[in-house]
Parts: sequence; structure tokens; C-alpha cells
Amino acid sequence: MKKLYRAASSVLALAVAGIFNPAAAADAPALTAEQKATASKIYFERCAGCHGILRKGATGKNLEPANTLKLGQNRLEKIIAYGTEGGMVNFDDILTTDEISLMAKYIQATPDAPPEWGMKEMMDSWKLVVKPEDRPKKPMNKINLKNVFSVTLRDTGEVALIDGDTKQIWGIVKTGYAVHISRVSKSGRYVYVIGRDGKVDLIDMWFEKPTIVATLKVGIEARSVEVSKAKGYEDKYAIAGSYWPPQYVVTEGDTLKPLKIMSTRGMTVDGEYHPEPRVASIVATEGKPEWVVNVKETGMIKLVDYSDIKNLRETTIESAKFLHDGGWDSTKRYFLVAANASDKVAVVDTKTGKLAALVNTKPKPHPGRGANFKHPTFGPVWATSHLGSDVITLIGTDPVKHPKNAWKVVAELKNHGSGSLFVKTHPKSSNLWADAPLNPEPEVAESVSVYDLKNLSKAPEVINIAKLAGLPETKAVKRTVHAEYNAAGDEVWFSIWAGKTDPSAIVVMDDKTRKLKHVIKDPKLITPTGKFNILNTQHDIY
Ligand code: DHE
Repeated sequence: MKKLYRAASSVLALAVAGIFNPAAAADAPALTAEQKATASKIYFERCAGCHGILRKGATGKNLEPANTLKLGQNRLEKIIAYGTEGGMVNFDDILTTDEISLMAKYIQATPDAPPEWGMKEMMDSWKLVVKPEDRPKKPMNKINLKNVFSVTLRDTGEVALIDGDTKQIWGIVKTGYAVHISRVSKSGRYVYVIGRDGKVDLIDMWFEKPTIVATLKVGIEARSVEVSKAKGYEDKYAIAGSYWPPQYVVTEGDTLKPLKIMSTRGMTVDGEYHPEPRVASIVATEGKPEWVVNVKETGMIKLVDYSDIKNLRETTIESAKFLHDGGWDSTKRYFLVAANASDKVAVVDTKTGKLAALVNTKPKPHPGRGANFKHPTFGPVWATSHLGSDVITLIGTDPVKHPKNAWKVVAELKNHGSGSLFVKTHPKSSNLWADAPLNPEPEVAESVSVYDLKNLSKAPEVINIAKLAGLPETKAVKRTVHAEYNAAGDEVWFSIWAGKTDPSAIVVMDDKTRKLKHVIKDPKLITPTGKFNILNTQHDIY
């Protein structure tokens, strides 16, 4: 009786939370337990990032049964296979026909909420592989660590550390699934990587080979990790944000021991409760002990003061939905973050702790960390590319000397297509590079635009980077993704992101001549995506 009551009350709780809808569940196509397990694995690996674990939608559409049942099996299969104009990518080159049919059925059923992940689960997952006192006291290798690139090998659950001077793979470490980003400790010694499955790995570069010295699982799904950078706090703390459960955790910097977990559940900027406000980008302010934590679904930006972890202070700034990725302006006072469902960029003034502006842009800005340079007419600007539009937006960032241009769109440069994810330049360069890996046209997805920063009225040069790699023809599109400069700022590296069973590569371009300099090929280089140069990441140079 007690059991029945408990089951009924938890169903009621889920129904109230909008998670369980008995009517919708009854109409969904039936799945065996085995099919459901396969589908939920695929959903987690391929869909949850855009549509949310609870399928409430963010970058992607809401996929709750109320919507998916209306579309029906055939239409859903077509959308999954061929994508949509609205930015949904095609999966016909990633999933089999049977898998596409299975996923169409799966998303018509009620989503399951995964378990919570609190201090007990984190402590159980925590592994201090090498204690700080047992680590080298000085670098035990001759590698120029400043010019190492930490490269995500997405589908193998690994990170390759590549020596930027010799272009040789220095070491490959096993990490969580599909590492999303790498961030570097203030000292430049440690690399922190975070897998989609919430596993954080701490890599020490002072050993002869890159070595994992600690790991911690911070949740079930995650995308962001950052270090403490303020004076007196160098390498002291790390912070990791989770998609599920919606929370962030502060850990010791050199061991990853979890110290404090903070939930991000709460009200959106519209005053509605959201059960899954995921943690998107996090950056560390240099001038004070503070992190900027961007909460996707609520549209709230949290300034987290880490000077007193026990009595943690959060300043909550209202901006717009749904916050995603962003970067500093050139002075590192202002943080600019894409609110991609509102077609806006939010600007936070970390000196005053207030919102400086909400800038309207073309659809779905997606900057990565963006790019800073001095525009010949408008002064210092920050650039973002767009998922939903074929422009690169330039926003003025100098309210003192160029007040008329500050926090305004001063120019839109024509990109070679929409579906762009990242732009990049370097203080020593006069080029701006933009990719378009999610464009449905293979030729566009394989190419990049290069703009001359001294003459922005000139059309960009469009270069098919994937072709330069000289890889064999395969069914999968060879998406060219994520530009990253070397430490000297005279080379630009691009990942050629092909299928899991296809050969991939990294193409190194000479920044000055815009000609091919080197192609890194290796059978172990499978699905490379993000690349993070140690010096540039350590000092937020972009
Ligand atoms: Fe990313 C940054 C989330 C898909 C490669 N990505 C980020 C950040 C977030 C995020 C929140 C900012 C982290 C920070 O700065 O602290 N990304 C998501 C998603 O939710 C989304 C849309 C879907 C998903 O399932 O993950 C998504 N991202 C992708 C990809 O498909 C990419 C292209 C390939 C991959 O490896 O998965 C990809 N995201 C990246 C990269 C960065 C990133 C390379 C870091 C950019 C930088 O220069 O800092």
C-alpha cells in the first residue's frame, strides 16, 4: 500500500513538473527495454546537448510528446535524416536507417529524468591518481609547453596533446566521452578537460608524457570547466558546470576534490520556474576572485565570488535566453555571451557587476570565445559568427574612446554561409578566420572565410581547407571546424572533422600567406574537433 502510494505520488510530482504526461505516453509507439536503452544512449550522445535531457528545447526545438506526437513517425524520421532550414543538422551520415526510425519513436515517448548527482556520488567518483606531493618538482620533458595544443578526439573519448613546434603527437590520454573543452591553469602546467559525460580529467604536463593526475565525475552531462585566475588564487580552485543535474561544483585546483555544489534550478528571466537550467560557458575574471557562470535556460548570468567558498556569494544578473558561449573583450573587463534563442549578445561589466548591454544581432550568434581586433573606423570590436545567418557581427567594445559605437553592431561581414560556429584572430595577425561546419552544403561546411582586417571592404577569401588535407573520398562530410592560433600567432590550425570510421586530419595554415603549411595525419587522430593552444588559452588570447 505504502509502495503504491509512493509510486502514485511520484508520478503526480512528475506530472506537476511537466515531466510525465500519461496521455502522451499512452499514444507513443511501444519500445522494448533494449530498444529504449539503445535510443537513450544515442539521445544522450547526439541530441541532449541541443534539445535538453528533459527535451524542453534550447538550441534545438522542444521535443516533448505534445509536439512530437503531432509530427508523427514519418515526418520525424525525415527531420532526423535530412535536418531542417532552422539549423537542425542531418543525421543520415551518422545514424543508420533503423537508428533514425528508433529515435523517431523514442522522442514520442515521455522523457525519463536521470538521477541527481550530489556530493556522495561525486566523492565516490573522485580519483586522486597522483598526489600533488608525488608529482614532478620541475618539467621532466623538453617540450615547449606554451605551444602544445590540447585536441579533442571527439568520438574516441580521448585528448591528443600535440607539440605545436614539431607537429608530432606528444601523447594521447583517455578521458570522458567527447571532451568538449580544454582550459589551462594560470601557471600553464595543468590542462583541465571535461567530457560530455561529466568526467573532468586533470592532465599534468610536467611528466615525461602528459599524465592524468586526478579525475572527478561532476554530473551526467556537462560542457564547461574553468580555473581560478585571480592573484593569490592561481591553480587553487577549479569549477565545472553541468547540464544534468543543472548545477556547478567548485573543486580543489590540483586534486579536483569537490568542495561545494550549487544548483542552478530556478526562475527564468520571464519569471517562470525551469527544472533544467543548464550551465553553459564559464570564465575566470583575472582582476578579482570571480567566475562568470552563464545559465542557459534561465538567461541569468551568475558572478560567483570564490574568495570564501563556505559563504559563497553569487550576484545574479538578468540577461536573455538561452545563454551559450562567449568571450572577453580586449581589456578583459567585459564578457560578451551569446543568448542564441533571443538573437542577442549580452555584455557583462565585471568591474561594476552589472549588465552593460543587450545587443540585438542576426539569428543565433555563436562566437566560441569570439575575436578581438581594432577596426580601422570603429575602434576596438569583438566579433561573433552565427549559426542561423551568413554574417559575422562586429560589436564596438570601447565605451571610453568610442562611446557612440560601444555595445552596438557596427558592421556585418558576409560569411560564405550560415552554420558557422567559430571565429578567430590573434593580436599579432591581420586576418580573421570564420568556419561554417554546420552548413548543409558540403562545399560550404568544408571551407572557411578569411577577412583582411586592414581592408574589411574587400570580400573575404574563401578557402576549402578540407580539400587541402588530401583525405580519401568518403560518405561523411569533412567539416572544417574551430580555428586556433599557435603561441607565436603566425599559424592557424583547423580540424577536419570526418566520420568516426573515416580518416581525419588537422590542417595548419600559414597565417600571413594563407597557404597550406602542414597537414597532421595519424590513424589515431579520430574526429578531432576543439583545439586549445596552451599559451592562448592560459591568457585568454583571442
Ligand atoms: Fe560546443 C564551446 C555547448 C555542440 C565544439 N559548447 C561550448 C560551450 C558550451 C557548448 C556551453 C562553452 C564552454 C565554455 O566556454 O565554458 N556545444 C554545446 C552544446 O550544447 C551543443 C550545441 C550540443 C552538444 O550536444 O554538445 C554543442 N560543440 C558542439 C559540437 O557539435 C562541436 C562543434 C564539436 C564537439 O566536439 O562536440 C562543439 N563547443 C565546441 C568547442 C568549444 C565549444 C570547440 C570551445 C570553443 C572555444 O574556442 O572556446
